[in-house]
Amino acid sequence: MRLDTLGIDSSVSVLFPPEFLAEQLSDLSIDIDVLDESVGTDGKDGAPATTCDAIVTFEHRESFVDLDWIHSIQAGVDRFPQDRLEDAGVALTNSTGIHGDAIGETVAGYLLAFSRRLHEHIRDQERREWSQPDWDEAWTIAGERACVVGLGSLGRGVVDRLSALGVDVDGVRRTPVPEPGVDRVHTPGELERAVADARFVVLTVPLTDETEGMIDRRVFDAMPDDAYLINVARGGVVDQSALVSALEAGDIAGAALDVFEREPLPETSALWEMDEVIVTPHCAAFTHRYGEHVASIVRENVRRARAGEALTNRVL
Ligand code: NDP
Ligand code: 7N6
Repeated sequence: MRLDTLGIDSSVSVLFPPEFLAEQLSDLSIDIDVLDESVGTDGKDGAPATTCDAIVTFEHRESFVDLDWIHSIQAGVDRFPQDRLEDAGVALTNSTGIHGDAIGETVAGYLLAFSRRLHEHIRDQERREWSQPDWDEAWTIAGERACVVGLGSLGRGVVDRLSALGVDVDGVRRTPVPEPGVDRVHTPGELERAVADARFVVLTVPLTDETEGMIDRRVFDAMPDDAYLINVARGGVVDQSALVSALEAGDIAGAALDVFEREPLPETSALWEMDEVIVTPHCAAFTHRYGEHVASIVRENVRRARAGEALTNRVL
């Protein structure tokens, strides 16, 4: 692979300034080109004109199909046209492995908000309203069961936090191999059984043909009616209208959602107004160290590419 110039697409600014990543990688003997849309485009999908060999990016742009290597600063690669990139022989790497701590802490936060009723108190505070919960409203998560659907990098971060808080954990993954800290590992075909005694169902799977819409009405029917859905994966994994119906009918107790079928979540969505729904704007993995973590993957892959070794985190 030719690797003289590495581009940094301006879209990375969703998570950190492009210049920050350029600075982090400045010790590499490689030209770094921060692509600034204000300097003009090459007419393909609005992408800045570039002569780089590889790109670090959040968005996909049409002009990237001509490059040797694309590094996605996300773990999810659902925004990239994988078939076309494969046909064009473009290497695609992702950023799986860097999100476990942030996602694990965010998920722990959602669970504690629901059990300790923190989301209600925050609402009350905005209205200067002193309102103690009823005697049977607050609860503790210790001894409750969670089912973590997806036991990869995110799943691991979630399992560690929930176990530390005394939550019993089951899991679902494709390969039925045991996972430390997980009592029972189920396969996707056993999903309804897996969620049947879970107080929390936590989604940490990629969006693929197999996972699209996997959390549907049948799964909501199988969940206990005091259970909460937590989605930090992708909106498309959940049938969102079935979710709204399940919440309205009281088939489940609530949900914490970081990702949605459409983002930003449209103002008209019923989810905004539901008392037992926490909406976060696809930020469950945000941390001020995100750029640093991406830099370490990119640095390792520049080294590997130069040494003729296989790239880490390679998807295509
Ligand atoms: P990993 O590849 O490390 O883990 C994926 C896990 O999902 C694996 O355990 C895998 O099973 C499991 N899985 C895959 N397909 C299925 C299926 N059909 N049924 C059940 N389990 C399945 O990925 P990450 O943990 O790094 O990331 C997962 C996804 O989370 C990303 O693709 C992205 O979409 C999303 N994400 C969201 C973030 C956010 O900001 N909210 C942040 C980061 C990621 P097996 O172990 O058998 O291979
Ligand atoms: C981007 C968060 C991922 O797949 O969606 C996440 O890594 C990153 C706002």
